[in-house]
Amino acid sequence: MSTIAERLRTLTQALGQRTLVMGVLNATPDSFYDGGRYTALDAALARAEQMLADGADILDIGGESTRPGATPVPEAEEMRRVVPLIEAITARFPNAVLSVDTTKSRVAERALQAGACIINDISGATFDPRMLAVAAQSGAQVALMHIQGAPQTMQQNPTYHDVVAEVRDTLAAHAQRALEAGVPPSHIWLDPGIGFGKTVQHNLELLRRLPQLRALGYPILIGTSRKSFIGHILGGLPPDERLEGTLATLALAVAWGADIVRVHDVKAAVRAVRVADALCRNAL
Ligand code: HH2
Repeated sequence: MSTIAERLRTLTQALGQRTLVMGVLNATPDSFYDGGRYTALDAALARAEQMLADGADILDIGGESTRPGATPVPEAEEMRRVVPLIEAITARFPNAVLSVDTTKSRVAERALQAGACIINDISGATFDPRMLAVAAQSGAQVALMHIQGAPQTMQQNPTYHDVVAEVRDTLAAHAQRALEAGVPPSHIWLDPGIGFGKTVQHNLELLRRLPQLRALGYPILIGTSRKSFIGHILGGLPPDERLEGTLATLALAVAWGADIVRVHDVKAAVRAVRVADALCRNAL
């Protein structure tokens, strides 16, 4: 198996030249869109193969839903869901770049040993104090996301004085803690956490003012895929009717400074961001 540094190299070279597409693969029974579809290893492997063929730069493997109100998953169960899957994808597709969507340092550690090279932590490494040490020691890339509260309660009454300033300051603090733990600056990505303790207006404001978050100097990862604010804008459309709305957010997120997009629909997203890249990055 290649080293984490080798697996990250291609990604780092492409970053900024074109938008990276991270395909979502949830081995959960309860995720808001793909829950229950990929809990069997065969189905998950077929999905991984499809997303890679569709042009995914990264596959983001999750074993715990973080949708509003989701029940936390015990560590052993989360490991059971993600570690064998990461091993299997790595064995079948040795060049695939895998990320683990977890807030638990021991799950991250095992996932990295199994073949992942990115830790995607929706808590910004605040739920588990060991997470940044694991990132620093392993040399993994780490995506640090903003969340207000915790998934179980975050949508009850999200409140900010100035959502962009508060998210920016929290993300700056996350990056600072990562640097202090020994994570090199080039290994840090930041994410405003669309839908994580935010109203529809908060999400729109964060996207619109993305350049202010980009000004922190780190690549920005954005996860709008099929989220409820899109359904809300479109008069209450359910998740499986939110693809076109998602593509609109991707194009604008690229224009406003996003470098990595986390999506369920890789083929459509790759096409959308290639066109956005041609327009915004002069990347033909
Ligand atoms: N959104 C979800 C999960 N992980 N990670 C980052 N960095 N950014 C995001 O916006 C983000 C994320 C939620 O989406 P999904 O995985 O499809 O749903 P669920 O949490 O129900 O599994």
